[in-house]
Formats: sequence, structure tokens, C-alpha cells
Amino acid sequence: MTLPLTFSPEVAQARASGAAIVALESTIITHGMPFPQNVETARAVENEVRAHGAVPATIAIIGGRIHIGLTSEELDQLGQAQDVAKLSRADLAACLATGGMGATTVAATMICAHLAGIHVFATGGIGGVHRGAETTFDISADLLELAATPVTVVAAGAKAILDLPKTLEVLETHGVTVIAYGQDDFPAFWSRSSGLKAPLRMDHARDIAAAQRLRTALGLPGGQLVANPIPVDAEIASHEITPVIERALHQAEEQGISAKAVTPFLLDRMYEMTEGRSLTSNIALVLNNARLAAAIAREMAAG
Ligand code: PSU
Ligand code: MN
Repeated sequence: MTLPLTFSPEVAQARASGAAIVALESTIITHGMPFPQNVETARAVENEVRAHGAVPATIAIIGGRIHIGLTSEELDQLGQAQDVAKLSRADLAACLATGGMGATTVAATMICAHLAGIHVFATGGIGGVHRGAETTFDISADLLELAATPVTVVAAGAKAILDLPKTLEVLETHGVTVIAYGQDDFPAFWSRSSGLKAPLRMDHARDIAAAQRLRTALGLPGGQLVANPIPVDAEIASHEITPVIERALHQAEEQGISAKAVTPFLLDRMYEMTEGRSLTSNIALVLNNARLAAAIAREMAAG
């Protein structure tokens, strides 16, 4: 069976010439940010990757095919579409089978990137262990994907809407390499520090690329989480963000939000309650992650 992969002209050319490529996810576009900032941000992130010597490959499912790299029209279409499916490992193939449109989460983007021979991927935040997981069992499939699929994911850590100590424990249990970039602490998305020490620290893109290469050479499946702290001037102080997080979590519980709906609900509430401030910071940290991912991709391409 030939895989239903469609490469954009830009990505096809990059593959042919052996250029550095950075994968980008699409759930952040459809379920993580409101229109039109979602499409504007997606374009800005792609341009940031290009400006730093790599080719962006935004990944999504359109018409029952995995698109590796979107044209400008496809990006517009996805950013404005209603009721786009949020796809993870569990539902990726089913969406392809039924010819649907879907946005890829971190987990599904890793799977598609790996199929396309792309080893590095930039996003904002990853899914993790939700607070109260000891009763809800809500643990993102992103964590298990990191254990299974050889892609290095650059994120600004995980949001404090999650239980960060438990998230780090699950990553450790599953043997995921977790690297803080340029500092000792594990960052917490809007804050440069979570107050938790990251398992590993690296200061150079070259070392991060070499570690992924060696992991695979050793026969160890899985990837790496590179936790890149938000730029200082975009940070939101923890005393400002903590009460907003508490309120969002309270509303989710009150309204009985569960399963796939939890993360998009919380993100939406955060945007509303911070009057867009959380979005401005979110955009700044994604751009920052795109720059680091481009540097890692260049090291990987150089071998
Ligand atoms: N965290 C964010 N922004 C996001 C997401 C998570 O700060 O946009 C998205 C990503 O696509 C991630 C997904 O892979 O949510 C995780 O969803 P869940 O918690 O349902 O696994
Ligand atoms: Mn979940």
C-alpha cells in the first residue's frame, strides 16, 4: 500500500536537496488559537523557520491525505474550517480512511513527520498529565508518542494547567529524553521556570541533534523533548497566571469537560480571561521554538 502522503512543492524540493526541515503541528492552529491570529501565527512561524535556514513543513490531514507542508491556500482553509477533527495516534488512520480533514496534535505530527523522514518539530506546548489524573486517568498520548517515535520536539515545556511533576515522572518512566535548553529548570510555558529541575540541560543545538542521532543508533525507540524557556520579555509572572489557571480548571470541572475537549477548553478560557495576553506570549514562545528547531534541523542535516 502506498502511503497517502502529499508533499508541498517547497517541502518536496527541500527533501530532494537534503535541506534542513522543521515539522509544525496544526492542532495549535485549529484548537489552540482563535482565527485570524491562528493563521497569522502559523505563517509567521513558517517564516521564522525559513529565516533561520530551514524549510517549514506544517502537517495536517486534508481530503484523506497527510499533507507535509501546506500551501498558503490550504493554511487559510484549515484555519477557518469549522469542526476540524483533533487527531492523535488513535484516530489518525481512521480520519484518512474516511477522507476527512483533521489537525494533528503533537503525537500525530510526530508520526507523520517520521513517515516523511523529518526528525525535528517545533510547537508551543505539549500535552501532559492533567491535574487530577489519579481519578480521571487523563494523560496525553503525546507523552507515549515521545517514547515511541524518533522525533525531537521543541516546546516551551508544558502549561501549568497540567500537573508538571507527574508529567515529568511519566516521561521518565517511559524513557523519554527531557532536555532544558540553556538553563537548569524545566520551563512552564508562560513562565521560564516551573520550579522543577529538568532531568537534563543542553546549551547547543549540535548536542541536541547528536543525542537524537545516538539514541536511534543505540536502537532505542522514541524522541526527545527539548524544553525551551519563553523569552524574558514575553513571560507572564506566575502570580498573574496562577489565579487564571485555577479559574479555568474550575470552569472545566463545573461544565464536565472531558477527554479531547479538555485542553482546547482550557486554552480558550485562558485567552478569554487574560484578554489576549496569553496569546501574545504564546506567539512569542512559538517563534522562539521555531528558531531553536531550525538550528537543530540544520545540525541534523549537516550530519
Ligand atoms: N498545549 C498547548 N497548546 C496546544 C496543545 C497543547 O499549550 O495547542 C495541543 C497540542 O496539539 C497537543 C494537544 O498535542 O493540544 C494535546 O491535547 P491532549 O491534552 O488532549 O492530548
Ligand atoms: Mn487528554
